[in-house]
Amino acid sequence: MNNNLSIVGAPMDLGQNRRGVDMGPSAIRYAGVVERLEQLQYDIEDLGDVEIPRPDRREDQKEHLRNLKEVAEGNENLAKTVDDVIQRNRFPLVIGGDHSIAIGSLAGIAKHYENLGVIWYDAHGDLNTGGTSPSGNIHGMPLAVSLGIGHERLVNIEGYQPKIKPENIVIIGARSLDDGEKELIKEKGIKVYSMHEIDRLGMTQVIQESVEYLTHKTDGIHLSLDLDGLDPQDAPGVGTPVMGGMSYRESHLAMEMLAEADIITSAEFVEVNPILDEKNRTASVAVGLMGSLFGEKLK
Ligand code: 5AB
Ligand code: MN
Ligand code: MN
Ligand code: MN
Repeated sequence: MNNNLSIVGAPMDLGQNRRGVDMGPSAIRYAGVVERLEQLQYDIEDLGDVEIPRPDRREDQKEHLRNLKEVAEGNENLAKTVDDVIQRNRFPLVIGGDHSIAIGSLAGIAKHYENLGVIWYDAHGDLNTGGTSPSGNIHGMPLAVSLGIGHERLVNIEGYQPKIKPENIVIIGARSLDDGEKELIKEKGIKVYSMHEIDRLGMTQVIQESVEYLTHKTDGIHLSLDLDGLDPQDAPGVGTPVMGGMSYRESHLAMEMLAEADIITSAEFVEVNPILDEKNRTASVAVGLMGSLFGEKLK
């Protein structure tokens, strides 16, 4: 693992319609992310937050893409910051913010790899487009956008597309997929471990298989962890909770196994909403998971 970590906050809440998730980066910092990772002897730099435009409430919400212009601009800023972090040979750790920020993270990261792998730890597939989305919320679209599927303003950020290939993706924890997302998964042959497979195989085998599936064909792996992948009992402070999720312990096991495999080259932790949380528990869970991902058990 790269010993130099750069924390980038992305206080984005325009990819969905519940206020408060823009305070996620503050909540995660308050939960002690810098101190936690410094204990593991990393060289940490906290770059603060990238600029996210204010919403233009007068604009019509065209094509079922709420706040399209502002989400695109915020992600352009994030992509540039993340790109610069990698150019300086540091590991980007992005803290959100709603999941639409994966569009910018991946735009800044993927250009540095021939075959970037992605582990999408989430209750949802985030594979909608303006056409298939039931909500018009862009936080339900970032994985599709990164595959080059979606509005041209989003898919072309940083001037190239697609950012990733379908065969380099593993979705873990899915339990709420829309019809259009299911179709896309089938059509593209995207690997999905739903809760059914996690229950049947156990998290150990799911991570072993995922690591095996991705490592031989990728030259870097981005972890995109949506806190709603966890069960709402363990991570209540999220905007789109879905019952029957991965437990706190399963999630730690997953992070520890990824740390052991030493394959993750960038990461983001998203969807922490302190307004919906109970005493900053979800932010604390996020920081705990980062501790495991960055090798707490190995040191
Ligand atoms: B999240 C839903 N599929 O598109 C949609 O939290 C939910 O980033 C999206 O995973 C949830 O609106 C997006 C119904
Ligand atoms: Mn989700
Ligand atoms: Mn998500
Ligand atoms: Mn969510």
